[in-house]
Amino acid sequence: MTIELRPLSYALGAEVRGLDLTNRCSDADWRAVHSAFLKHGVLLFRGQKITREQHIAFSRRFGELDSHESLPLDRDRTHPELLMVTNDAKEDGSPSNSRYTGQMWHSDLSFTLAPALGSLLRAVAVPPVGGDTLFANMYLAYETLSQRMQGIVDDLHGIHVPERKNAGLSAHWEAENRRLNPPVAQPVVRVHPETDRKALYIGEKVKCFEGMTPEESRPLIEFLLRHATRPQFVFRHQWQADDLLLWDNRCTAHLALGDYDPRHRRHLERTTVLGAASGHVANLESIA
Ligand SMILES: O=C(O)CCC(=O)C(=O)O
Repeated sequence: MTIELRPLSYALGAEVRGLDLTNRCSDADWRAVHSAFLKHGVLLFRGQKITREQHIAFSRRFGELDSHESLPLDRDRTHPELLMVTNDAKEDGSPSNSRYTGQMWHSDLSFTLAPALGSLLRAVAVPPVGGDTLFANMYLAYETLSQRMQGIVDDLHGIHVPERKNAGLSAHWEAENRRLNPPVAQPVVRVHPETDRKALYIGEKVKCFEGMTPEESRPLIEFLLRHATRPQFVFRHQWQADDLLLWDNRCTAHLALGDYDPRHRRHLERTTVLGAASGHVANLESIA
């Protein structure tokens, strides 16, 4: 089968047409998908009526999958490779823990020592309008900084915490989340291991730079975030049911907008491809 690519925005993203993921992707198609992944950062496969097992099997073509030990509350009980991003109420009727997942600019698992290589998010049910996701091209974000600013950020580490917006977790789970995920320092600029390009690695989970106080760090964090997420560098995805969206966490950041009526169902399932080891447990004194 010959696949076709259709760019989704100036900055990043392409739709892959001509692939039915209910069948095993041939090696030739997979090589084409992989090279498009490296080139476009985000790939969209529409109309994929795949099972959970097919979702997991296709994801494994990209590498080892995370079993989501860092986010135990959100993973599926029988498939630890699947993370639920859902507003479906829990069995006891209480609200889902993951209904606000992703509502901060971030790159997946940046707060761990094995940040994600890629993520594959499958839309099972989406609201009739809204519930969009934004993606920013972090190569462009780095490359459009002045040389002097590039020199400054090249030398910094950002301290990432496993914080979530409006999570509404119990005190017990908040404490458990902090215990499982102590703050981690990651380079603010990372070299993509497959393209050799430098990308900015910054998001709203960065609380300060290593060796600097939060007050000293905040203006630069805010500037970098504003710069990286300017509209010219962003693609906005409007979901349809049976979309499978794949993104490269090493050169993109994303944000779930939460722009939908919560009375409508929004249920997505994600696999996470493990990336190379990166960062170190942060020196806590630097965020005191
Ligand atoms: O729900 C979304 O649109 C994105 C979810 C997200 O940010 C994630 O899975 O990391």
